[in-house]
Amino acid sequence: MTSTVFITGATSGFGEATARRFADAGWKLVLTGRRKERLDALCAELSAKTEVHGLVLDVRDRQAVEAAIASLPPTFDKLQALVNNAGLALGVEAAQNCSLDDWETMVDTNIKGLIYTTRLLLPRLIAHGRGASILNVGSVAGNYPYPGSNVYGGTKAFVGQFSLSLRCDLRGTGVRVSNIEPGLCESEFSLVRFGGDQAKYDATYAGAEPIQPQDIAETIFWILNQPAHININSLELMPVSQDWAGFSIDRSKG
Ligand code: NDP
Ligand code: 8X3
Repeated sequence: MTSTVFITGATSGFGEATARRFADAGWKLVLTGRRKERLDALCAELSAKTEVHGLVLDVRDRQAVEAAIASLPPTFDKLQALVNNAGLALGVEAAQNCSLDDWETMVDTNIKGLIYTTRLLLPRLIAHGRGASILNVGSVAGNYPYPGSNVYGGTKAFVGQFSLSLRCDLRGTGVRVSNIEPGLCESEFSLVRFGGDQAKYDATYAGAEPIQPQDIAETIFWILNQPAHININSLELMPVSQDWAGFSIDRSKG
């Protein structure tokens, strides 16, 4: 039986690259995103390789997610893997200067959207049993603070802890749970974060040889194709150019 993977946020970046990687390997795909034109174009392209079903939806909209999943054609009933990838960061301002609307959007997308798809698809993953997987896309920002990571980092810390807790609850079902925690990767992520500012986007990646979406897709493909008795709990990756700054100290009292 052909395996099926459900990927949220497939209209760009990691999600799109991951869809291509799994299509190349012949997996059936359920792909989601808000931008219909992009989703339609990707589904049309990949349908030359495999069966693809697109769901135009906003993961923040619980009813829309429920309706979309309920509408899946029977041929996509059996699910082997869920890639919870849809997410975003908005801004790098200090907390005291941040927009509460931006904070809410990050919580609604990165936390609430992720728990909606997880909870709604769990019965299908459990029905698959041994060899099924949930792959959550966390971030190094969930492990280490940096100025301006505030709520974004908090949402990704949630993803890490939720992933670990899920593993406990899924004991005996055969369903695996993994959290990948990438560092600097080149994608529209930074255009979104900087409100479309191309100069800030360029400065983010200049000279850094960042990770590319295809690298992340390979990592996800590797994790989801491990033997069924192995669970990759978490996998943190950075470009070689990135490491940790020292502790910072306010010296204004001197
Ligand atoms: P992109 O901006 O390229 O892709 C984000 C994807 O998420 C898009 O397909 C977008 O689709 C989708 N998305 C965003 N909001 C929603 C929503 N409300 N409903 C449905 N889909 C949504 O960024 P990346 O590929 O880089 O990011 C993917 C994930 O990786 C995110 O969770 C991000 O936090 C994480 N990450 C990124 C890193 C990086 O440096 N790039 C590093 C570590 C983690 P659409 O707009 O069409 O809805
Ligand atoms: C994205 C990576 O370092 O910009 O999650 O927070 S970082």
